Amino acid sequence: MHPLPTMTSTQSRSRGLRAASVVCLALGLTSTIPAFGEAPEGTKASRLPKAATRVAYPNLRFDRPVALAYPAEDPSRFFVAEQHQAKIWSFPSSPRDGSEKKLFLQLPDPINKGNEEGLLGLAFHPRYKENGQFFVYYSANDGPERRSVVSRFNVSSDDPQKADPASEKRIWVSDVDKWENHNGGTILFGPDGFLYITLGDGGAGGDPLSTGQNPKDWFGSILRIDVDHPAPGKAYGIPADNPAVKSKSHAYWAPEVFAIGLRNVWKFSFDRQTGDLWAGDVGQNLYEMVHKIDSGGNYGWSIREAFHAFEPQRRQKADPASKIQPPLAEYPHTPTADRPDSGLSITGGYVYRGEAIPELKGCYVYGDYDSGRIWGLKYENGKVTANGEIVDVTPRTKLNITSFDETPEGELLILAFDGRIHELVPASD
Ligand SMILES: [Ca+2]
Ligand SMILES: [Ca+2]
Repeated sequence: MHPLPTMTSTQSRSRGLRAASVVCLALGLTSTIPAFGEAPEGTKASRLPKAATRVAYPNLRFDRPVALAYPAEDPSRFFVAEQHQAKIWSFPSSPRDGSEKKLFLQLPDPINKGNEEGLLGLAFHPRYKENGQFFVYYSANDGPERRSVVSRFNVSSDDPQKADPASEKRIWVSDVDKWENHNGGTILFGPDGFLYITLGDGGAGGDPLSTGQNPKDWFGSILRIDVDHPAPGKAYGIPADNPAVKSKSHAYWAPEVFAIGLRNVWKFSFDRQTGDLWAGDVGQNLYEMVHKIDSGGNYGWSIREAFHAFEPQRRQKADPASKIQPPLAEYPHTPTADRPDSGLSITGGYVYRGEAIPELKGCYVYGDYDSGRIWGLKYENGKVTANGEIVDVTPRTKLNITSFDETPEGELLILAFDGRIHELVPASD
């Protein structure tokens, strides 16, 4: 499905740590690649509580739901985006046993419907109540050239439960994207009021265009734009503290680029308490990874895959603006005795700030689309102090997790390809 890694011939290549380090030295990369460090053990979860999943809205079903959002000022209705139907539905957020849902928007333009394509992102303007604006990210089907689009729509002037399909304004359009995979797709407003966009490295496998370390193109990045103060002749502005604007060392970066070295961040989120940006980055053939993303940061793709060398010999050099930051955590595709908790495609989640599972407060919760496993990661004083599975997933309860979403109370909802909205609850429930 969506961010499923592309299996290529790289699968069979040796990635021994020692061999990779030698290659780095040979290329003179040591100044920009710090020591690899140790990947934290992933299964020690003694300080983490056990949780479970259950269906949150038993009478609602959706077709390939991939994003849930709602206006911050009015969470009385939630909105769910269907990937290939290109529809956004709204429904009352409570009570949970309702069956009413209303079609808010059918995207007016045709979309591409590859496995990782479609209507992928939805974000309401922080002042939606005032301006009626919301934003979508989708894979446009405009002709032979493939592109991703962020469009602004307005709510209908005479029906608050319907969008106005004629109001579409494309505010950001990607460069030509040769491949149908690795399109990222999440858009979110940060606590700073700017719109963040993740678009993946373009696709195929192994970063054939070397977009990951190229900060002048948008691919392989998270972007940050100002939709409220467009520059002359443009549909958006560049925040004054974006890396290329504020930092001399990043002056050659594309102005929109916030962070680089990311392969395919399918989901990212902001910690509602700290404002930190957390991302799940889908790896190539061996590892999935969790990053905490800083402005101007470089997360290593495609020199590295998680804590490991990927293709250092193919790259001329790492982007010199900032040192490569390793992930906070990784997990393998292939289970081992030490790491049975594997998966194939990470779905980044949220730092839990709810009340239902008190021991989980402050932990970053993330999952895997393929294995359905769900982990919690505790990050304290700059260190990962716990990281492990928090749900005992069985074949009966396994979900193909496409998205974690946060309720106004900070509880976590989970979208899955069984078409349902689930929730994270204490294991004893
Ligand atoms: Ca692509
Ligand atoms: Ca790039």
